[in-house]
Amino acid sequence: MKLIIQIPCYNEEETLKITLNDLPRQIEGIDRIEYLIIDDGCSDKTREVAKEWGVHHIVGFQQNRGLAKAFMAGLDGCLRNGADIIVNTDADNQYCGKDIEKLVKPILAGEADMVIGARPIEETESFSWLKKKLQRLGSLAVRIASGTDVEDAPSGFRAMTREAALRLNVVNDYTYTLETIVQAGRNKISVKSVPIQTNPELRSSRLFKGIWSYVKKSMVIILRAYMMYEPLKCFTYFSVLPTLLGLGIGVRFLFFIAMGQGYGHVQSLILGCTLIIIGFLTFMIGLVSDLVAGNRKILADTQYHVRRMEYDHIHHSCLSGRRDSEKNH
Ligand SMILES: Nc1nc2c(ncn2[C@@H]2O[C@H](COP(=O)(O)OP(=O)(O)O)[C@@H](O)[C@H]2O)c(=O)[nH]1
Ligand SMILES: [Mg+2]
Repeated sequence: MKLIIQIPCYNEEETLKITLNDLPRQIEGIDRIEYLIIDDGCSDKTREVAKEWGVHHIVGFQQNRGLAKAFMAGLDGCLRNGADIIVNTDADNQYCGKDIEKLVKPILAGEADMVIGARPIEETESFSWLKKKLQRLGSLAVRIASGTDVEDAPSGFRAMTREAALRLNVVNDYTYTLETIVQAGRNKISVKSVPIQTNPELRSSRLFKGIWSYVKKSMVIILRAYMMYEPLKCFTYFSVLPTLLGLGIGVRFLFFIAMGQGYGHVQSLILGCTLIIIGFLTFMIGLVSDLVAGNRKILADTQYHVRRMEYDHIHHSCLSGRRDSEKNH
């Protein structure tokens, strides 16, 4: 059983070494632990720090492409290198290395495919009152959208099996945290939360730039991820209000007609009809989106099988290469 711990980094030369030193060297039930760094176009010495420390794998981009893309590049690197379990943690030493064991345990016991570390948010001194409330609200929205019971959705401290990683995709550019949970829940990947501790803050968050941009981005990500899986439900909800309003106005108009006063109410007849048409068209868009979602499911399945073939092939050729070189020695 091989575990690869991946750390997304954007200019983390100051805190990376502290984080790496805190990582576990061995865990019961795991034969080998390797470490992977994602260099997201760092302009400082992050890469050198990682190399000097002895990190096994470094992947990344020349230019900064954001945490979501970096996370996916990390998963790719871990899968290529034959990880059976992948753990993601942050480079600012926010999470305690010793807690990685808690993340991995439910996976080893076959109880979950994805495990999310739930931070003690209420006790975190560096979080403002508003940030605490927003984190809670965000987690609630993700619970509803994903149908899971994750406690701390924006947590970057998580473990997943190779199977779960093969099925994940991130389409937004901001963060992987919320979307991957919605996907996992909707794809029936079992998700579990475990309580973990956090370390005192070494630097302020780079992702949380302002309350409103955070709320806006998170809302769009959650809604979009949910709509990808339940488009018909979403558009039916959207169509209910205009349809009911239109019907109400229509009934009112018929009532006036019955009373012999229809002539003065042509405007409301037009408004009623327009609202009913809007409601009907919204529902029709839902039907079309549902058909498109059917195609997406087939594509996601194809992608899963292609990934499996590709990664298993790479892994097997690496193993046979290693065996050959051992024989020659
Ligand atoms: N790849 C990549 N990682 C980033 C970026 N911004 C932040 N990170 C990483 O994401 C993790 C969490 O970032 P942080 O600023 O601590 O945000 P927090 O989760 O709100 O505390 C750290 O490992 C950062 O290095 C970015 O633009 N690209
Ligand atoms: Mg942080």
